[in-house]
Amino acid sequence: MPTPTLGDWQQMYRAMWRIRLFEDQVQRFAAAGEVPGFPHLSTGQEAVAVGVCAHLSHEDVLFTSHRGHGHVLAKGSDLQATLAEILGRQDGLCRGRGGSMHLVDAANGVLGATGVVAGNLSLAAGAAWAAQAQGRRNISVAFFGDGATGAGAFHETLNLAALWKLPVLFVCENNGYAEFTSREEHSNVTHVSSFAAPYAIATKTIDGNDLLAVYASAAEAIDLLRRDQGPYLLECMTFRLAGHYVGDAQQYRSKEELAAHRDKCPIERFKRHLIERGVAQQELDAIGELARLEVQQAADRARAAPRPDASTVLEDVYRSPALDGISG
Ligand SMILES: Cc1ncc(C[n+]2csc(CCOP(=O)(O)OP(=O)(O)O)c2C)c(N)n1
Ligand SMILES: [Mg+2]
Repeated sequence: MPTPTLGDWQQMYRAMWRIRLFEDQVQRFAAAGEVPGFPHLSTGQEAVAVGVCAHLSHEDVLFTSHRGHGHVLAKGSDLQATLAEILGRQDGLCRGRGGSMHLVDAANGVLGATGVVAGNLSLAAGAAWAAQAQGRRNISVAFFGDGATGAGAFHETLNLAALWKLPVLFVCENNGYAEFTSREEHSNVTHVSSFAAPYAIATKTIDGNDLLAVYASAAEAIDLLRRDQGPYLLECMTFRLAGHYVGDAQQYRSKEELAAHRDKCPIERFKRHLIERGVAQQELDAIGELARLEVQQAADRARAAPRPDASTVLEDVYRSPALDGISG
């Protein structure tokens, strides 16, 4: 893996801002009643998405959870089409049929978000198994939360992935909460990486708010996968600065806790690093401004796009041409 140039790091800084500002925009749209369902924002968790996805090629496939906007953008899906999908518009990634929790962009290797906690894990292993069986070199990445580790599917998937040496990278964003319940309240297992040893899976727990650490650890893990030494479980300790979903009053955590974590913002932290490396403040401001304009333009266009025509509702439900008649 070549060492990133300063320019590469600046691109990653921009990618984190794009996600942060995208989520702020979704928050505003949701507050205005323009988003069907409940969007779950990844604000504060941007370094995980960017640090992992920086290593993925177009052919590598990605599976994410209910909190997946950042992963999809970091993988390279179009900003406007992603936002249009969240708004339920015709030119969204899934023609407005999926929405925030069901983003799919197969052409970009995004094989899906899911509202079913842990539901993406076995699918990611399946895609890795298909790649292995067909002799393709691509890997499969699954992003999931700490809460998903309580599900049987997590353990079933780890077991088979290890047994069959599948090229799948399990990336846990351990943000310390599952909905409104802290990790201490729902599990005696503090670190998700503890689950790897019984299955003989390589693992590491890292500071998920440190882009440099995520980038370096993801590089190590993915290198193993590409050399058929997979799977790998990467636990990224992070924190969601937003509520569980837009509208969550967050009465289960204190203002002090939130303030302490705001100080650990991954974007501010990486900004300090770039300044130490000699990048001028104005240059960084310009990168942030560019991201702001990009998101603003995508938001204006996505909002102006038409909703799908009701008569097309049954299109794309069935794959079989024999059933085309049903969708008329
Ligand atoms: C199978 C299943 N059980 C329960 C839920 C309800 N639910 C939605 S999000 C969530 C918590 C998930 O926590 P975690 O995996 O840590 O992800 P985070 O929201 O922290 O990113 C739960 C229990 C669900 N969507 N699916
Ligand atoms: Mg969580």
